[in-house]
Amino acid sequence: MSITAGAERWVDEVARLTQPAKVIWADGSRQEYDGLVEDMLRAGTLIEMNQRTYPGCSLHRSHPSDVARTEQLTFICTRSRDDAGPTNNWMAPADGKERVGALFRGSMRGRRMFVIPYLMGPADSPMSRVGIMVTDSAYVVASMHIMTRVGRVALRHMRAPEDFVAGLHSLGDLSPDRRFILHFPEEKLVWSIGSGYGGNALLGKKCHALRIGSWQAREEGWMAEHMLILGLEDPEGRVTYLAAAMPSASGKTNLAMMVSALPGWRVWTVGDDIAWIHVDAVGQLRAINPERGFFGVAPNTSVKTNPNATTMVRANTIFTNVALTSDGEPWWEGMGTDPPPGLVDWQGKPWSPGGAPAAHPNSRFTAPVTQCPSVSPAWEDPQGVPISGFIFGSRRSRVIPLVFEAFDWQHGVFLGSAMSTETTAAITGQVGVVRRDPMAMIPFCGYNMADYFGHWLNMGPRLAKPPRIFRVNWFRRDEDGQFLWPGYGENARILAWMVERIRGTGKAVETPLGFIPTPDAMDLSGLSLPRERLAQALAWDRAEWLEALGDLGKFYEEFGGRLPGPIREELSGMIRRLGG
Ligand code: GTP
Ligand code: SPV
Ligand code: MN
Repeated sequence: MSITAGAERWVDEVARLTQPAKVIWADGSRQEYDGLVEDMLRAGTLIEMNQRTYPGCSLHRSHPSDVARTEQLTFICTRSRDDAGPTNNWMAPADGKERVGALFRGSMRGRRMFVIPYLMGPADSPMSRVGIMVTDSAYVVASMHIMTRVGRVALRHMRAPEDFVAGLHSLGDLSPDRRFILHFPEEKLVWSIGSGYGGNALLGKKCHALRIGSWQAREEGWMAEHMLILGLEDPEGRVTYLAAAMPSASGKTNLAMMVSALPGWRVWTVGDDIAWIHVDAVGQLRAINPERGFFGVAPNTSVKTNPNATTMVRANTIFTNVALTSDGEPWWEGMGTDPPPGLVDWQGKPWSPGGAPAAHPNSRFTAPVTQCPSVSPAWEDPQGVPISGFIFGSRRSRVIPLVFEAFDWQHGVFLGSAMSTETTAAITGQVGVVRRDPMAMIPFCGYNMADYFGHWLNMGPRLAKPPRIFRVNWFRRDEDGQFLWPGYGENARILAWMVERIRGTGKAVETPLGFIPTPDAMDLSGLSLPRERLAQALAWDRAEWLEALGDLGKFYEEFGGRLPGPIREELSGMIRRLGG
């Protein structure tokens, strides 16, 4: 039997259901990409940008009701409801198939159906995995070209005819009333209909690499995380690799390609959103970036905040929902230039000052990793890069200090599980509401999160030297609503302290929270930050923390007896240390 027999059988089945006019297998070639772009320019689903200043770039405007992930329409369909857990929406597999199958019936009539074999991870890496995705959206195919490795490289990686994650996607009628993103982890299957937006539609990303991936990772003893991966080079040329989990639109892309404000230090980019992490033969964690492109937030990307990104998106980039200047160039809020006259907003309407943002707050760029000036020489290493530290970061105006370090692995896992964050425009719904987001995985964990905490705990003893675990919060504000810490390139000062801690030299004080840097521990040379402002950023308050831990306890209760004992013990240990 041929290696693609399983995929062909599934594709036939899907074609019978969706009734496309034509079936096209994508090969991942440049020619194919150019053809797709031409088709879309002709159809008006893509707008050509200024080819002199932005060669190879184009703009896509999505349906105004389809601009972010829709978590309320995202489901985990496991046989047992408990296996999805209290933090996921759940549907019985048979119900999901029936309800959403009805929407797929004939949904591709008169449209082309593209079959995309894609590889998540570097070619020839034992950690890489294959997906076969079907879609009726040319924008999705073009985006998959940038974000994943498409074509023979994927088919070549298959070990058996069933060795792939299957993803069925159709735009349907783009109505939020008929939009569903269903995951069947027990069948390695994803069904998505009614959305053309990034995380809902590029099925290799959140659906495969995180929701199905996390399920497989637990079964097989590895980790699939919502993490950037970076190498931090010190003035002596030694590189330390760190992986950081932060919720959507909360700083991963920025940190992953940051230009250090600390002289002599340098960041190398391996990945900006997802990490697949395995234990190697000597007990070292090694991480790969399963993607080959960045799907990054445009607003606030400027020469000042993220110079590497501004360089990276000057060619071969698909912009989605940014504003367009009369010169055919992209524009967004926080780009560092004034809105030029003649600007049209993300919906194609003339924009005038004082109204709604010109670019959608979740407007994005899709660009190849290789165009990033800080791309790491090791970014496609089939063995992955060795991880020495994990960072958990979230967006909190109050309570959470700028940085502190866990006492040990178990305490660090607890700190990750305790994360909460203010919501952003990356998801449909209210912005700025504090919600629980353990390990930045609340929207992406494909199984019961209590079991996920257990899986994290179980990784520790398998490691020769478990990575140090740090908690950060770049987003703490003063009474006037101003950020206490300047962030962006200045974050290098905090990363440098982490590397010193990993090496056993960085200075810290022990507190009930963990180790907090002493006032002189971080190199602040060249930064004009009043001492008391840093102190405010690093401060913690007993009463605030006890209140927060009370909320955390309530969250843990949702998991009942499934919550691992050590997590419960860490919580009571922390309350005790705080005198509560
Ligand atoms: P996803 O792609 O949705 O997973 O987001 P992400 O985590 O990669 O977030 P990204 O780096 O794109 O940052 C999103 C927003 O966070 C930016 O537009 C900035 O406004 C803000 N941001 C990032 N880093 C910092 C920082 O160090 N300080 C402050 N104050 N804001 C930051
Ligand atoms: C996120 O929301 O975390 C993203 C964008 O990285 S999306 O691809 O839509 O998930
Ligand atoms: Mn993300």
